[in-house]
Amino acid sequence: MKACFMGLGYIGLPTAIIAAKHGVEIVGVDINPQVVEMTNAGKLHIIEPGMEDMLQEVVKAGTLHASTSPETSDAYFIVVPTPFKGNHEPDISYVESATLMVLPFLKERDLYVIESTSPVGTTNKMAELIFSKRPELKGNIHIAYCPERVLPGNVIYELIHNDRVIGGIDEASTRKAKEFYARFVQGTLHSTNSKTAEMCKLTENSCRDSQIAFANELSIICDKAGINVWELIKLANKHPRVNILQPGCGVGGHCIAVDPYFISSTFPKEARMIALAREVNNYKADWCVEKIKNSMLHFELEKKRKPVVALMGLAFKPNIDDLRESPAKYITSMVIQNCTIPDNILVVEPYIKKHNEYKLTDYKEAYQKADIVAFLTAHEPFKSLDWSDEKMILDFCGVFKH
Ligand code: SAJ
Repeated sequence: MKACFMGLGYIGLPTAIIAAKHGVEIVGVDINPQVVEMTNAGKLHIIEPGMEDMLQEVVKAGTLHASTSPETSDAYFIVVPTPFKGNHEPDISYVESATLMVLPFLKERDLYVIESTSPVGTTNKMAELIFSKRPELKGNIHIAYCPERVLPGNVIYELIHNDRVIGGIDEASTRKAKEFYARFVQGTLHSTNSKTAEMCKLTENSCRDSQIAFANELSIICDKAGINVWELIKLANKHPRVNILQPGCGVGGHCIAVDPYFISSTFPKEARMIALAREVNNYKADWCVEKIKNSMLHFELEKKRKPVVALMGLAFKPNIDDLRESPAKYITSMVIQNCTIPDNILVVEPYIKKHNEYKLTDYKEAYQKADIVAFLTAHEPFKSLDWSDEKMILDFCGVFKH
């Protein structure tokens, strides 16, 4: 069995490596020659714990190699980005171009799977594209959609143990795709059609976005009402059928802050709550900026000098070094933009050594020096700091909730 993975990013590369570990011969294709070079040298170009050792193993064993162009295989996986174009419209042009690249290699009985997060109907669109250029393949190849649902930082475990949803354009396609994933997935493989599988991925992340929006809205209400939101949520969650998530300074990363737009742009009239949840979560970051700016103003009026401000955390979620679409980074940039003495702003991110834009300060030193401390990411080391009544503490993400 030989499989061609189109796209060696955060999902394509780990999946290719795991499949190679399970006896599939892999060619990993990326348009970026640097990624290809690094992969062939056994160097991981993404951040994922434990993955580099596995890459070296499969490269050494000769079961995985990378290239800038596809090779004849038995199965083809499209794992390329689906970014936005214009006003949050999904752009499927990378999926299209990866499909056109594999088109000349497709033969009867092959498997073609899209894993990229895609708007509903994309798999059928790609099937039409394939059959329009290669009509002899109609009814003779298997086409399916199978989204991933791994959590960054825990990819190796989740790629193997998570359940997966697999939707073919017909039942034979679903069966064939399930046979492939059964080689390395220990979770249950659930069969459906391609449209439901596409919508399922978008639904999962939109559901989480809406639930976080509820928590974020509560935090804004509680701030106004003088109620500790962390205590409130803890108490409300004692109800057997209530499970409220945690508020933060917004929603970041490449998935949850993005996927709901794939629904709302396709169904603008119907997706009212889904679109509103996006607005609430985006607004939360601006609300935090305003809170910090107001605290700075109050301090200056009261103490007749400018405050030293510690901004704790740049990553988009706790205990990782990933800054993609990070609300903490956005808040930091907005606060610095508004400050007349930028040196008074101490930027902290314990999970990275150096940043090309910001001078980083050790978290203990920043905490000790600051008059105002804003916790933007609930990194574990921050929890060892002691609460200080002498400082103005803006705990946006519940570092001191216990
Ligand atoms: N967040 C909160 N409050 C919470 C939980 C999270 O504010 O109670 C924030 C985080 O701080 C972060 C954002 O939400 O800014 C997203 O973090 P996350 O840990 O919820 O999710 P991601 O983006 O790392 O991964 C998500 C996962 N999806 C779901 O949990 C439904 C993952 O399983 C998906 O595979 C991934 O998106 C993806 O690739 O789609």
